[in-house]
Amino acid sequence: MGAEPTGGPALPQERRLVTAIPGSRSTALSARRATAVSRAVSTMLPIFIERAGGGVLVDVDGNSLIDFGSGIAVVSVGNAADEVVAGVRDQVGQFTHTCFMVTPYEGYVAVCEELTRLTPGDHEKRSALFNSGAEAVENAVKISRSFTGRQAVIAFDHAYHGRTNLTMALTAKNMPYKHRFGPFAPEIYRMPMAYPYRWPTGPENCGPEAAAEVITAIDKQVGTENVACVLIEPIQGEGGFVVPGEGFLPALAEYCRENGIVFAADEVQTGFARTGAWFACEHEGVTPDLIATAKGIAGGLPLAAVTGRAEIMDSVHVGGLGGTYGGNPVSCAAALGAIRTIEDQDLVGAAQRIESIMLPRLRELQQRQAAVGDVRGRGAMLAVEVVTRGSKTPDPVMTQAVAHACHQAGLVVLTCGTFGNVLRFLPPLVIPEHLLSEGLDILDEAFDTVAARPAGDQVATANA
Ligand code: PLZ
Repeated sequence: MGAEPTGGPALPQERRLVTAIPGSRSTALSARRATAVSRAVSTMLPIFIERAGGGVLVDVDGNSLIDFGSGIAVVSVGNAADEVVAGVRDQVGQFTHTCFMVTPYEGYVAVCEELTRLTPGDHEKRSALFNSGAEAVENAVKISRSFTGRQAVIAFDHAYHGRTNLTMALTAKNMPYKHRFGPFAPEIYRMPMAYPYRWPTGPENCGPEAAAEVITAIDKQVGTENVACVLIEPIQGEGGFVVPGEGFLPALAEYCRENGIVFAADEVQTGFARTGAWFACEHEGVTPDLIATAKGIAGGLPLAAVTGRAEIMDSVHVGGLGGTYGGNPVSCAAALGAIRTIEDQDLVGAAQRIESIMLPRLRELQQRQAAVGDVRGRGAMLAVEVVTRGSKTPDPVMTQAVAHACHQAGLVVLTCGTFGNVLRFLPPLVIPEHLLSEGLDILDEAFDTVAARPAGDQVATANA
């Protein structure tokens, strides 16, 4: 190892811009990339990263940016977290792969034991491990169908569940996820989402009204007795960080319980302390029958899981679930390190503290900026919905312009939403408080700058 500082938590926790964003080295790498990488794989911010840790990303030009993205809610424990790195180093020197279906190893079992311990409910559970969130969701559907002997799957408006054929069908948004990629898997039925900000009779009525509407629609259009599972993100991710109206999730879970339907929670984005609880279902006291996890589970290494009631998980025939790499030993070692980090550093509490710092600042922003229509989220999964002043009309152009201004100032923020008009904030849970405040200052300034521009200029910047 050279004398160069490595990444991880020891990196200086500072914003430092030494070139324009992107700098010349990133620009050169982008040119190389264009000749080798399919343009279909898009990038939010074309700076190439050299190291990362705590709350910063350091690029190849030496710029240190504040990270409000965590690689889409993955590095909740921080990039290159000590326990993750130690576990991976140790495991990679022992063995890198056997395939659990050929000859098993302890790490896989240990991760499944942790999932039993940490996920909601104290019933008997089993887990199976996979590589990606989409794969976990897809397996949750397979398991639900096998267990119930039924085929219909209920998904929701604004849902995002992945990019494989089955999960594309489950995902609500056409562009960019589904466009020209059909035909899609059958027996998927989409229902209205309890979206408080856009609920016609107001946010306070949203949960119960939406639940009643959905349950009637399922019964009349699909037939309750045909439904294998109701699949839902307890807080929607890519679809716009929609926190369902209070009571919606419990009502759906109750309906499932009464009718032999599997209630499957997609906690791929919300899981592992992100929302200020180990799992977002806990905020409403809901215990899912199956829970799909990924992202935050393994500190950046690819790992995913389905965890659920033993009788459901074990109903599948022997050999029915698996895959070459599912539960790879290096990923399992990373997961055990990440879980230990969440517990030792009380990152559930850290996510709650992040909410208590960020939410008031975002609400102040909403007071000042007519374009901020809604502020929502839980823990370190927060967002603002951007609309045309005095209306609820989505303003994706302004959203992009604000994101772009943040990037230029050294703050990595992401956008999302069916209408592309949501700025979302997913800082690593280990981010120091001063970076959190500085990031929020940058966001404030970005809104000021963009709001002061004539509308035509916003378009130019957003497309630049
Ligand atoms: N379910 C709730 O958030 C992944 C997608 C990024 P994979 N979200 C990021 C993109 O544009 O591809 C996600 C999610 C929820 C499932 C998934 C899918 O997880 O690990 O990307 O397959």
